Amino acid sequence: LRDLTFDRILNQDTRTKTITYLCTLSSSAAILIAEKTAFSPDSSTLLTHPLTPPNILHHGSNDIYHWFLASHSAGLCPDKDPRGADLRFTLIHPATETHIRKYSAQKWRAVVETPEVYDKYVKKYVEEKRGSGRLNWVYNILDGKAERDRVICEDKDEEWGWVVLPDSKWDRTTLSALYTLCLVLRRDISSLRDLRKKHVPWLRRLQSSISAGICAAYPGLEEDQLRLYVHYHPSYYHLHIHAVSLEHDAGAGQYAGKALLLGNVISQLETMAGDDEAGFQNVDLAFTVGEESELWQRIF
Ligand code: M7G
Repeated sequence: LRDLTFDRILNQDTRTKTITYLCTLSSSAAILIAEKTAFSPDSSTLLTHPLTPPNILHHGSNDIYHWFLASHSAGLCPDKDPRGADLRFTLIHPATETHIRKYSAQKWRAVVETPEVYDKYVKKYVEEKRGSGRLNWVYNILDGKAERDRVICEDKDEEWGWVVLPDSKWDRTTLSALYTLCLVLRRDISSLRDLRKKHVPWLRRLQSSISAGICAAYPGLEEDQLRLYVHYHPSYYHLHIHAVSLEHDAGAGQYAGKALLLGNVISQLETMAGDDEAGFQNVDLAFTVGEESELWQRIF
């Protein structure tokens, strides 16, 4: 290994944390794949090792969510250069039962939610979740109480406005892993289910403005290099759009059964039969749910 000379990076995968180099060894080409190793399943190491790096930087907080960057090597300081961090922590405290369920390993089920099931059972569940303080972090952003300094672009119109900012999953540094979030300002749309034909012109404007706003803020990124999608079901019932670099593999959050491309949502609404009030309240929606989720256990 020590005799390798590095020529160039062939590829990098932000999700698997893998980097592939083209190198030369004894006058011929060699490929070196470097991968961050898995955490040890030995709980004592897991508990002590990641929590004792010499350098830890508080990278932000919103409500019960806190983010940190950390580096193990004493020479690196995430405070000065976030790219030097080799660990990123998300701390949720105090965590609710819903959080514990969401982050637990579980099996998955494919289900279909009819309009009748939504009206009879799911609507009540969604209202309960909206009222339980789970949206505090969203309202903190909309009210300018948190993450204000991170806003990438916004439209302040009370009815049709929105704000785009880095998703908490993103380190805010690695462009190929760019993950941003667009929150709409109006608070009466819980999810895709509440979208109607009358929202189409707004959604079209939103789609082009957020892409343009993000690309203006991050030169090097072009509008057709972004994936815009919504989740059904989302974890948080306030309409938001995920805007993510096409280079970034966001895993299960981008699977069919969870993510719907915004462009397809808009054209489905547009071509739906009926007047302006027709919309996703009238259609069957198929998706996947975890067996630990309340949706699965209480409803499906
Ligand atoms: P979702 O579709 O409701 O749920 O997306 P998911 O977590 O199953 O994808 C909510 C998005 O908001 C996720 O991408 C989260 O990473 C992001 N997010 C969650 N919180 C608590 C925060 C926060 O406090 N700040 C920011 N900027 N993003 C957050």
